[in-house]
Amino acid sequence: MKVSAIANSNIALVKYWGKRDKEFMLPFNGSISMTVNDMFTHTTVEFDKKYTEDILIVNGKGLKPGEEDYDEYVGAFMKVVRQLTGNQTKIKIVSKNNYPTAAGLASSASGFAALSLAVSKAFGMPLNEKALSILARRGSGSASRSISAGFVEWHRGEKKDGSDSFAEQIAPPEHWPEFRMIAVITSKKEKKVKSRAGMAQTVATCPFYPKWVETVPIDLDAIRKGIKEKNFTLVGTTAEHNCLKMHATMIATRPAIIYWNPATMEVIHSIMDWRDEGLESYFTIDAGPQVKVLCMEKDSKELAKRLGALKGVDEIIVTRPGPGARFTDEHLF
Ligand code: 2P0
Repeated sequence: MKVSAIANSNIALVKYWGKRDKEFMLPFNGSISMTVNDMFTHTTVEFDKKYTEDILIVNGKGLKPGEEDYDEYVGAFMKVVRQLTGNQTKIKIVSKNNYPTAAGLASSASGFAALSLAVSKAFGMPLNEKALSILARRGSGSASRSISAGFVEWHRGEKKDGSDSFAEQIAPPEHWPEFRMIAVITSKKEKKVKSRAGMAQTVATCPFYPKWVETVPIDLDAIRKGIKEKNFTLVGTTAEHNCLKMHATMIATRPAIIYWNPATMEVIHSIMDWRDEGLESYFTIDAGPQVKVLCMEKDSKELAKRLGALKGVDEIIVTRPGPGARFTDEHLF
């Protein structure tokens, strides 16, 4: 039986950076994100005895068991699924993103959210949103947030087994339809330091890391309040501060992790200058050189025009709060 699912990417307003448990993928801090409307992964899976080993094709590129990129991500996830279900049947997975992969646009988030939904049905394990979020988390931490629509919080949790570390919706997309996020693509190259390795390195070597963990709850409270009250200034200022604080820990990691390129800096300074002139927007940046600009709908056209004209900017994607993971009848093979 083939099952297909689509899940959208999400961009964090309060970031996740660092695991307290690598096996269960448990974070040191909670995070809040927006599931975005226009960037998604479409995945088709088929379990069948005709397959003698797992097959994975992502954006047309095959990855096999034994290869690091397979074993560390989808391979590890399938091990978890097989432990949970006891089903050892091999699987074929074909997956396609409609946006650049692995350049700081949360492709693992949408990828593992889509895969979790598809696999749960194919294996006959109907899961509610919370259980799906927990399953997706085992694939990639940020994927736990792509199961739900709109504005979403991933709880850090306290338990060792991760049963209280899941994401849930704070507000649906209709709550704040004027909210916009402009993804400013400054490079389509795959990043040199993957998030997983980078965050482990930060936890191990950054002298500020404990301060990050200590102060994130303040940002979570502010963003939660800002979303509920639709206070754009509160959400924007807090998200920008939280992003810079995370990048400060990355920069102070040994060896240093600097994801920004000259165009990233150009966008940061431009946003700050335009804000001083009265055009209100804020930036957030993940584990890559892309910038995500937060603004209200009324300013999005003007900002997109200005951002598109900056040196080094490749592409602009204007997006808004979007839907959670869902099934589709359209199969990719
Ligand atoms: C986030 N990032 O909250 C943060 C901000 C990157 C910077 O979640 O090891 O791909 O698979 O759990 O989820 C990227 O990390 O890492 C990420 P794993 P993941 O969106």
